Amino acid sequence: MIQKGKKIWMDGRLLDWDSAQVHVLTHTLHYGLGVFEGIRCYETPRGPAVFRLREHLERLLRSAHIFMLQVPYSLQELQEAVLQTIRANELKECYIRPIVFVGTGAMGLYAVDNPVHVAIAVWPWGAYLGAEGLKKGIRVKVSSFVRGHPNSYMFRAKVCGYYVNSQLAKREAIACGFDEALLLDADGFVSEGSGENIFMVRQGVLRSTPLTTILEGITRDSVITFARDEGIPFEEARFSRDELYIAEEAFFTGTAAEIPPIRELDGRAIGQGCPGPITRRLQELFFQTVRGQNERYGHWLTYL
Ligand code: PY5
Repeated sequence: MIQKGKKIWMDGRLLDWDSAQVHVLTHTLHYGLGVFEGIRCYETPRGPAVFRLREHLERLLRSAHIFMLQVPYSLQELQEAVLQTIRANELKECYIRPIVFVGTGAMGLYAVDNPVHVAIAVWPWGAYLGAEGLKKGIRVKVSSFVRGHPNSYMFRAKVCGYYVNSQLAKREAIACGFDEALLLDADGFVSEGSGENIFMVRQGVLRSTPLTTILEGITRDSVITFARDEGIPFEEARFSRDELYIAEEAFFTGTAAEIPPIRELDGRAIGQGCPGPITRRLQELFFQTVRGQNERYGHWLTYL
């Protein structure tokens, strides 16, 4: 359960937490066409700062564009709304959830005249896959559920309905005693976690999946930037599950999950079965950056 906050921003106004409600015939609730973001605000020596706010909101607007949803707010207005919502909730650290959804009106699938709503909620959210998992690594299972075909799902967009597939995978992984699921694509190559991108290290080379059936993750982009700046060789290439079984290191990236090392996949230890040196270095750079302790990436922070 998340901790209840004070205010939620909805369609241009800050409402009391309990008043931020929608009608049961809200179109998105029935058919899943809505787009959203997950952003984090961290405490820094100069006060709370939002990590890569602009990039997240740009992706939100791109998601809406792909699905032809007319968002009635500009990037600047959304940026201001996020900051206003965090201030109103008086939180130093939080997760930020903007959502664009289709309201009431037509109940058929062609609902282009229904109003498009925007809401922004924030809440304190610790390590999504557990503090222990972030430190020592998590246990992952290749899912029996497959990521959709790019002609069925457009993965440049972060769409509510896609997370039905993710939840099937997540529930299966947990029912089998694992922490997280890894989905393969329709060709059998590694795609991504239920809510995370994946990286592996093989023969000293850091590798991530191409952007074919995955969300274009902002944490993923940050990690690639760190790797380039650190001189860690990086390539984008598809790989199969057995390459992960024999990888030296592997980890997930995501806003909610941050950078959890993967210590086991399908019962096989990855590397030494504990976080490897490249994973630990990238984690360190990430946490220094989001906590305002690395000037080099200071431009990624928006202070309240
Ligand atoms: N892939 C999927 C399917 C995701 O849902 C996410 C983010 C990512 C990758 C990583 O993207 P980014 O690094 O830009 O966050 N998932 C959301 C998050 O806020 C929702 C998780 C429940 O992390």
